[in-house]
Amino acid sequence: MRSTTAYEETGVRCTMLRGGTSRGLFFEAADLPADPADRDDLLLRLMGSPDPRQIDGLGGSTSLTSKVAVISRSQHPESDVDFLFLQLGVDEATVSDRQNCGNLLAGVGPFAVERRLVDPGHPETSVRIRMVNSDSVAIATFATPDGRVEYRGDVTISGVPGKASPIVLAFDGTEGSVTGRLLPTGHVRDEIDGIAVTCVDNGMPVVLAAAGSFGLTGYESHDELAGDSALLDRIDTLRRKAGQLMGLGDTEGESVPKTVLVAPARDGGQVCTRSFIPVRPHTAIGVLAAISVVTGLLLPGAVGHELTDGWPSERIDVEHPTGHLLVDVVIDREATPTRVIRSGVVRTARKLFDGVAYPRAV
Ligand code: NQM
Repeated sequence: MRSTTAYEETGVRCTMLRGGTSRGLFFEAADLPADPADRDDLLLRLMGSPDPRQIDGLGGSTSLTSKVAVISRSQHPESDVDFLFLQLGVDEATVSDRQNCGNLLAGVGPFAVERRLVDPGHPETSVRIRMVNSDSVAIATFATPDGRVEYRGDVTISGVPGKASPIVLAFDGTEGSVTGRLLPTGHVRDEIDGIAVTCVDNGMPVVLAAAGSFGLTGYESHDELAGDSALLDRIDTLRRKAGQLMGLGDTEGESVPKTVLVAPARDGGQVCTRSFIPVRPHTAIGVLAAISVVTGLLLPGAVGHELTDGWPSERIDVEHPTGHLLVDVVIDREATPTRVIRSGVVRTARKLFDGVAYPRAV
């Protein structure tokens, strides 16, 4: 086994992919140190964290571009590969496995085919991915003509320039991904410091509130929200109190729960959102966060449930600061407690480089 300093000379095999509106470093688990502390130390040195500019590493100075996917063949009969998602801090030396990432997930199937961890089909391949962070399964289906991943295509996703081949992600068993329950507080609605919230976890623990309850319209730009430090403090206070109610303990400095403010749609969609991950505003919205938001809104009594009047049964259009995200969520309203039947989304991905990455010296 290599010592962690040996990687400075040998480097480590790495592929960088954009997955949805995120970008990350993809590794085979066998290429990284087995000890999680050594692995995390190496990843931070590869990414260039902690440093707000990540000038000495491969990160892109935001949380959406400081992500890592660790992939291995699955030992579970119901899945082909295991995907461990790690969120690295930018200006802090943190590595968290507490949440999933439905965006980076879009790169996992293509990576598994590129590295021949799964046998490709023709003209498409479906890969069953066990999301280790939440012990749930996603099925990714994408084009593989003649067994080769086709990244080029004609699908556009908001927040990414150009067009690419669609990657269809279908989720199973995402209820209670981190908290163990779809409604982690045991209620469809709670009140925290006079603000009505719905805490929901269908793939991502999310605190839902009306934008109006913060004196906002919900149509503010990303930069307006990012510049309002009093607002960001209030969001952090709210999500930390919600985290306690959700059984997550003290979530100071943790990546979950996220907060999402909702308002009536104004651009042809079904709902307008402004998300905070967990305190800085998102330029778009996370995939599993959007699925959790739509799931929460569909529950009678939830904050914003009135916005679901007249919604179509599929392809719910979630507006966010840079466009739209279409998600499918089907719930069984007859079941007690409410059960999620299925959820899904369409993303794209692109291989950016494949090679050897070298960490900063210890
Ligand atoms: O919610 C950002 C993203 C995410 C997570 C974050 C995500 C998801 O946009 O599934 O994708 O929540 O920090 O990539």
